Amino acid sequence: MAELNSSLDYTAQDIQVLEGMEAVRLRPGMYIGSTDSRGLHHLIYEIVDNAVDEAMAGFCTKVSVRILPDGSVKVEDDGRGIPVDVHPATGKTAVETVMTTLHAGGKFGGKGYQVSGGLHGVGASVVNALSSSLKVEVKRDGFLHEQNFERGAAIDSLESVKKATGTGTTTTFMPDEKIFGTAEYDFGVLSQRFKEMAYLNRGLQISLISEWHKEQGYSPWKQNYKFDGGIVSFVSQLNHNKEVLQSDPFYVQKTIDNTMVEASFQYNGGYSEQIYSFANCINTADGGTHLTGFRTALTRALNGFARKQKFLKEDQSNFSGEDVREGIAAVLSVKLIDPQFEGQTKGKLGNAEVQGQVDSVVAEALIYYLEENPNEARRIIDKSLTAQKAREAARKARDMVLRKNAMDGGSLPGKLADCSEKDPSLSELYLVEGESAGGSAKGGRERKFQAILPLKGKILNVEKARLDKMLGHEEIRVIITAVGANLGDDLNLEKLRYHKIIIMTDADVDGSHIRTLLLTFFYRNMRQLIEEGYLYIAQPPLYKIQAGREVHYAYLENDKDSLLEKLEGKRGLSIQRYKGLGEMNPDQLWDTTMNPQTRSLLRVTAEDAEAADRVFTELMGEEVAPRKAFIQANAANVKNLDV
Ligand code: 0RA
Repeated sequence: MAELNSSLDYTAQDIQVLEGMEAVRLRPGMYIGSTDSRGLHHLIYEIVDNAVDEAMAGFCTKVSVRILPDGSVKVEDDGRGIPVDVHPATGKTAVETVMTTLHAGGKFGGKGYQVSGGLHGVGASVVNALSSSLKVEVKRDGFLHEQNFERGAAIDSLESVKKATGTGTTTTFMPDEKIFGTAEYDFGVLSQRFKEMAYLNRGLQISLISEWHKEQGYSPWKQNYKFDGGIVSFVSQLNHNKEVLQSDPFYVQKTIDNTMVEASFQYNGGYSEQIYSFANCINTADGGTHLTGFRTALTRALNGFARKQKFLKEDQSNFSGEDVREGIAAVLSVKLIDPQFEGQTKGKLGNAEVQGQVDSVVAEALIYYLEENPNEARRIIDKSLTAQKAREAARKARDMVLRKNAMDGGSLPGKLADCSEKDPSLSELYLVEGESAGGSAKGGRERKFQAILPLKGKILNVEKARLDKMLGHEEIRVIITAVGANLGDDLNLEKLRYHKIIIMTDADVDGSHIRTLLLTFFYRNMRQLIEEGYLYIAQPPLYKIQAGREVHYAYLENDKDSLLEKLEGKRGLSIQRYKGLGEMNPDQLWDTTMNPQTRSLLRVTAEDAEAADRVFTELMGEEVAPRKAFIQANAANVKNLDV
C-alpha cells in the first residue's frame, strides 16, 4: 500500500492511517463481524447508515443503493455532501479523513455529533479498508469532487472534476475478493433492512436496485421504500388484515436528555405480543432497557387508568404485564448518542438511563391518550380484563389437570406403550400422529428405550388459541401425564420421564398443523423443557426409491433428484411418495426414522417454538378470512418449519 502513496506528501500521520487500515484487513471480523454474506451486507449498511444519519439531521431525503453487475456497490444520497475543505490541524480534507481514519470505539464523540448530527463517518473507513477499490464523489459548493482509494489507501487526492449543481455524496466500492471470497448478496435480507430503515425515518426514500441479482434472474431485484407515516405506518402494516381496537395507532415522539424516544402501538383482536424495538435504527431483537421502559409505562398507565375509572374493581388484582400486552402491535425506536449493545448477538440495548427516559415519555403520552380517547381506552381495558380472566381460567384448568392426574394415582395412560428403561436420560418418547402410524411405531421401535404415544389425528379443534381450552383436551392431558414433569409454574424437569420427546407427524398440512399445535403447547406450558433441549422433531423420508433390490430413502426434494440421477439407467426403478407415516411398515419406520444410528432428529429451539406459537395464534385467530389466506400462504412454511 505504501508505494501507492509515494506521489503524495508523506507524514507520520499517513503511516498511522495505513496501520489503521492494515489492522482492519488483518482482523476484518473485529470490525464487521464476519467475512461471509453478513459481512458483505455490513459494508453496505455502514455506508447507508452515514447517509441515513444525514437524513436524521434533516438534510437528506433520498438514498439509493445499487448493486452493479460486477458486484460493486454504489450508495448515493442527496445530503449536504461531506465537507471538502482542508482541515488546518490535519492538513487533510474531511472526505479523506472520514475515509481513512478509524474512530476510537467506532464512534466520533463530542459536540457537533448529537443524535441528529448523527454518527457520520463511523464505518466508511472500515468499508474503504476492505474494498479493492473505492471512489467517493461529493457534490458541494458548485462542483463535483472526486477521490479514489485502493484497499484503504488514497491513490489520488480530492479533486474537483467539473461544475455541478445540488449537493450529495456518492460512494462506490468493490468489496475485496481477497477478504470476502465468493460471499454473495441476499436481496431479501438487504431489502428487509432498508424497509425497516425507511419506516424508522419518516419520509426518507430508500431504493435498492440490484443489477447483480437481475443478471442472475433473481426477482424481485428492485425495491423502493418511503413511509410518510413512519413507525405509525409500520404498526398499521403489522395489523394489516387484523381487526383493530383503535381507529388510529397511538403515537408519541419526544427528545429527552439527548435521547429521542418514538413509540407507536395499536391493539388487534389477536393474542400475541408483537413489539419491535430499535436503537439507532438497529433492530434490538433481544430488547433491552428501552423495551423495559416501554413495558413498565404501558402496565402502569393502563392499571392507573383502569383503577381510576373503576374498570378494575377494588377486590380485583392489577393487570400483569402479559395481560396488557395481549394483542399489541408496537414499534419502539430510540436514537441516542452512545448506544451500548449487549448480549451474544449484540441485540440488546444496555444503556441504563434509557429505561426511565422511555418510561416517562410513553407513560405521560399514554395517560393523556387514554383520557382523550375514552372509546379506544375502553376497548383496550376490556381486552386486558379478558386476558386477565383467561389467565386465571388457565391457571384453574392447570390445577384441575394436576388434581385429576393426582387422583389417577399417577397411573400412566393406557395407550402409552412405555419403554422398559427407567433412566430418563436413556429414554425416548415418540408422540405419533394417528393410530396406524402409532401401530407401525410400536412394531418397529426398540422397546428397551423407546416409548410410543399415538395421538388422534385431529387432536384439537378449538376456535381460539386459549390455553384453558387446550389444557382441557384429553389428548393433551395424556401427553402431560406421559411426560411426567408437570407444567406451568409447577414444571419440574427432574420428574421428566424421557430426555428425548420426539414429535413425529406426517409431511402434510394436517401433520404440520398438529406439530404447530404441539410445539405451541410445549412452548406455553413447558418452555424450559424446550430450552434444555429435550424436544425434537422426527424426520421421516418423503420418498422411497427402489432400484431392483436396492432401497433408498429421500428426505428432501433435492435428495430425490440427486438419487434419481445417480440411479438412472438401473433396471426396475420405482419411486413412492410417502403421504403419511402409516404407509410405512414397522421395519421401514425403524430404518428411516427411529433407528438412532441412522435417523436424523431436529432439536427444537425456543425460536422455532415461538414461531409456531405465532403461527398457531394466526391459525386459531378469530377472523376467518385472513385466517384462510394465512393458511394458504403459509401452508408450505408451516410444513417446512423444521427445514
Ligand atoms: C459532516 C458534516 C457535513 C456533512 C457530512 C458530515 C456528511 C457525511 C456523509 C456521509 C455520507 N453522506 C454524508 N453526507 C454528509 C456537513 C457540514 C456542513 O455542510 O455544514
